[in-house]
Amino acid sequence: MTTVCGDATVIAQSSRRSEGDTVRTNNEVKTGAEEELRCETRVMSNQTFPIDLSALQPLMLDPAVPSLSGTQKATLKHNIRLCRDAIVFFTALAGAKGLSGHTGGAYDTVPEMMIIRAFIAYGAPIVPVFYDEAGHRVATQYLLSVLNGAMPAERLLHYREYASGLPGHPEKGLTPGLEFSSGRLGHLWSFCNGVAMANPGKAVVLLGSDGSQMEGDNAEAARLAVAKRLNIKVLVDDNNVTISGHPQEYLDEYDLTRTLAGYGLQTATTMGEDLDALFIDLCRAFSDPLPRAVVVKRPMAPGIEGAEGNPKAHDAVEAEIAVHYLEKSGGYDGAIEMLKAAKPEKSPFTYRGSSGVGRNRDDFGKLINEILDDMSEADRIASVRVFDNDLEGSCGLHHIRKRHPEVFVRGGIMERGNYSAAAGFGSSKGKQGIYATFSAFLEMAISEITMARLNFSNVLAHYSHSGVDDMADNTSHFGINSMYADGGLKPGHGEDTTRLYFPADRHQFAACVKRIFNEPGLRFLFTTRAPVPDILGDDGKPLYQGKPFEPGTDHIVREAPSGGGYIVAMGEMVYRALDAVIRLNEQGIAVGLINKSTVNVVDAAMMKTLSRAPFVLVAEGWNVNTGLGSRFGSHLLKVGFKGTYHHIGTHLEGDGGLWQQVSHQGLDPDGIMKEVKCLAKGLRRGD
Ligand SMILES: Cc1ncc(C[n+]2csc(CCOP(=O)(O)OP(=O)(O)O)c2C)c(N)n1
Repeated sequence: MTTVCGDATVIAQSSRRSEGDTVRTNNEVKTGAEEELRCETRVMSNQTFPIDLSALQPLMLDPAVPSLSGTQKATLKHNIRLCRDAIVFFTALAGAKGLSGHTGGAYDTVPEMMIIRAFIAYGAPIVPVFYDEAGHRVATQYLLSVLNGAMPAERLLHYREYASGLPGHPEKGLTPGLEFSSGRLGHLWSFCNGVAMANPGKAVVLLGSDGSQMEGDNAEAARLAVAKRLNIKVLVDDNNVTISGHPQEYLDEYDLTRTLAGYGLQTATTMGEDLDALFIDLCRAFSDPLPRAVVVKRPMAPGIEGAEGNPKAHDAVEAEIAVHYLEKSGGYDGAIEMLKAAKPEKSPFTYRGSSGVGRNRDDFGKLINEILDDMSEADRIASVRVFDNDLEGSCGLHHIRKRHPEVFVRGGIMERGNYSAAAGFGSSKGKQGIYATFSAFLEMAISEITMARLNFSNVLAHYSHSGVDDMADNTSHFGINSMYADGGLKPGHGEDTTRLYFPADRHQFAACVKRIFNEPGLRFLFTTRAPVPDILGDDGKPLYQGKPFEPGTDHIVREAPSGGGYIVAMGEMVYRALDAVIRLNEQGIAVGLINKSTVNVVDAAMMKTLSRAPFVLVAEGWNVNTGLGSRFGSHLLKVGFKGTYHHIGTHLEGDGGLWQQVSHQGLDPDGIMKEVKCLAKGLRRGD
């Protein structure tokens, strides 16, 4: 299938590795079959998986017999050790390659997974899927795919790599043998309730976590499971670790046994590293068709020296720790060698028109601190509350916790409730709630946002990890539906003050934070996971350094040569579009660039300029179906625009990797140039 101007979006949307479909990779267009071959070749060309997983021993266990014989226990122990060693190895390998990943949680749940696998092998009526509400523990799923013969072990060497089919969270249809998608915490218990209804006579397994269980949906799911007597077994890894610390320290009185029992759920509490105790409790849970919970207590990553009990073990353990662990286990020279040789792969791209590095998501906390520093402590306490959702280090909030703990709320993993709490605090004049999480989870709180707006609340919400840039975490973590936040109406008195801001570099970001801090209403501020360089003017100097930020005003980064068209971009797309503009102009294609950092407000003066342009291209990291481009064409029509229009944005599900995600969407400078060339020829979508 050939790709023509603008049509790639539609063609590629249905491409999940089926022959003949078209996907884009690193500025190329490849057919699905070619792509498949590329992945396979890459796997084949690498060394073999250095841990012999065929050493796993067959094991069948009857849940009606709640004690382990000596041989059964020895086999179980052997299998658990083997799987844990493999998980430590390949997650640490991804970490060493700069791809991040998660070791501890997946490592933790191996004992219960191995016992239930043996129940299934025995023939116990259990749906043979290990649904996991904490999708970051996906290493378990990939390992299971290998153990079940669905894919070769060698593929594990490519965990989280681009186009490996093994992204950071499970995605159904992408990985052989994988039966469900997960990744947003707290979304799977309700789903599993439905699976239980669809599979009468069989138990459904849900691997739970103390982090996931904080999410409000789980309370609803528990009530339904109990009321309808669903055959669901919820096994919670209660390791007292989430990303930002220990829940039992930062959420006073958080107690899963009491919580789950409070819903009327039969709940056992057991010590996860005591195999006999764990086995008895799992036998009990699987011996009747009622809903059951088992709260499995253990320290995070038990037995991994340097990681046990440490929140750092939530992520991929460092290569050094993994090497030490494997050395102690013995017999893993090949794996150790690979870990020692692994190096991060760097993006090969360079961009013209920009330089330097801005880490806006981290700067957020530092900038807020500067504002808070200028207030008296009494004023701060009276007027500001900062709500974290267990992602403080990712969103820059840790700076505020350290400097101004008096206004900091460690809110746990409760994005909806914490947004409302921020809105409640900021519901009277002169007070405001500050809030931060990943952009993907903005989708969760749309209703809370609407109610906050109807209460005229003041909330400054920082949503990091916008778009797809550097997102090996993949599709469940794409922050692309952010325009959903702009769902307000004109109030009976006054104006809708909702504003979405996506500054292009650190200078514009700093000016923006300071300018909007005291603005009323709901303000949404976006940053990316990846850093952004400074946008340079024609004189080679940072364009936004020392410039004030004016909300609602678009800014011309490069004026189009006479008779030229325009690219409209925001956030991380501005420097990419600038590179494209510089190169296009050199090639004789007249085009300029507009930075639309207030995304949801129409700048009438700029629309006048655009109305006369022969073409306009919106380039964004957000969803083509819901983003800026999906409405910008209407704004253009209203001002009498007669040119050609197209918009490009995220339109494909992801496939792992870091910087490759942007190219995968056709949003790198080459992708932008290609679209501009089509528009400059007068072609547009459908031509
Ligand atoms: C809805 C949602 N909010 C936040 C996150 C980001 N996040 C990923 S893992 C994690 C902490 C999870 O803790 P837990 O589930 O206990 O896993 P463990 O640390 O034991 O691996 C957070 C906050 C997410 N994936 N989904």
